[in-house]
Amino acid sequence: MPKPLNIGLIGYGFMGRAHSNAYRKVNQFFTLDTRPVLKAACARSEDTIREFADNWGWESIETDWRKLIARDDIDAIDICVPNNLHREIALAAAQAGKIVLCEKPLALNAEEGLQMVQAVEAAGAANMVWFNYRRIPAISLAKQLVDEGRVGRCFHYRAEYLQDWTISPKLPQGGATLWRLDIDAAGSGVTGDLLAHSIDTAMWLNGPIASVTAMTETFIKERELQDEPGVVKPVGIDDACAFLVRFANGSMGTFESTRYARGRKNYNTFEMNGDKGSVCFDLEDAHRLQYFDNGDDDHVHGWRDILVTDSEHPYMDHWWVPGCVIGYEHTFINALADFLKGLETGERTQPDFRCALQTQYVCDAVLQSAKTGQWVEVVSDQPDPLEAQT
Ligand code: SOE
Repeated sequence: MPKPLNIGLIGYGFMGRAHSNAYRKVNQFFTLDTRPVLKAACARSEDTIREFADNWGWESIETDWRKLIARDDIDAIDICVPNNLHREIALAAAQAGKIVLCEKPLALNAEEGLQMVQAVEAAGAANMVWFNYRRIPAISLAKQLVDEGRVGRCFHYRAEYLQDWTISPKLPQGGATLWRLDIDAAGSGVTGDLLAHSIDTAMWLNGPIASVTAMTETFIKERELQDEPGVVKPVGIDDACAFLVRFANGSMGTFESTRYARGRKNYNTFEMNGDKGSVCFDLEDAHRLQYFDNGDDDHVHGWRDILVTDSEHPYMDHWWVPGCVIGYEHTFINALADFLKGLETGERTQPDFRCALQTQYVCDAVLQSAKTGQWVEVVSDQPDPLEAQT
């Protein structure tokens, strides 16, 4: 019988739903010694969280996250609230001896992120940040090809993350659904929200980023507040950001993100070019990986279009028969399965807080460079006490 792990979820939005679904499904598709129990869901509004809890099968509700953390029957706290609340909740949860899972980005900035790393490490609390795109089978396959040496020495890494949902000047900012547009709640715009994904994937595939030079733009300068109609506030977030990077391995990279690319809905792409081969991915065609192998005979050189649904492909032996694609929600289930396996084996599932802090350092450097117009060296992570022992 799998051992129960009692989850306390804070937040009920897009990510609250994605995580709830993962907790419900993971044991159906992965053989694990641990079974998450949907113990309690928490949000300020009692009516809202009651409806959410009833829909997803959470056993109980709380309206104060401190009470949730204080409960003896909760083993793990899952943070699915706006970015400006991550730090305080994570610190309290770690101090209470809970396992801590946190939505991306880790924090508003690296200063906060470092405090979160120190808190979970001091408490010995298992932790993970939900950079779910690593768990797309096609991206995991790209990682496998890189690790197998099929890309070889990397020269170029390029990533784009484009959306188009904030173009209307009539869209308000703040509140429960539009906090991503409010600098106080989000910390930044596309840099922390979208490029954090691109940076996490890039460093996973191609190693640390050493320095950056960036530009950002805010196209709509002020917006009404969602919660206070008629009240207008300056927009503090970056609507678009483009930056160049030098990776520590000597390769160069270009990154671009915006929420003003008409027609692009969740266009998260990357391409990596090495001396032996290239890989290329597009989230809007998420079950495919493009791969060019320079080792092929000259007369058959060409891009392969790999349909990543075979049982030999990462995660796919847990899902359907070849050719039956999985979707966005499965990336969270795959991530959770990895995390639960890590708890069982004692391995630290990545990306943990410390790993996500490195992404935060890059985001900070990008925003600083956009302000100063200068190249900025990325602060390197503090030595990892656990790795130092090994
Ligand atoms: C923003 O629109 C957003 O919802 C991000 O916050 C998610 O992390 C991303 O995966 C989809 O887009």
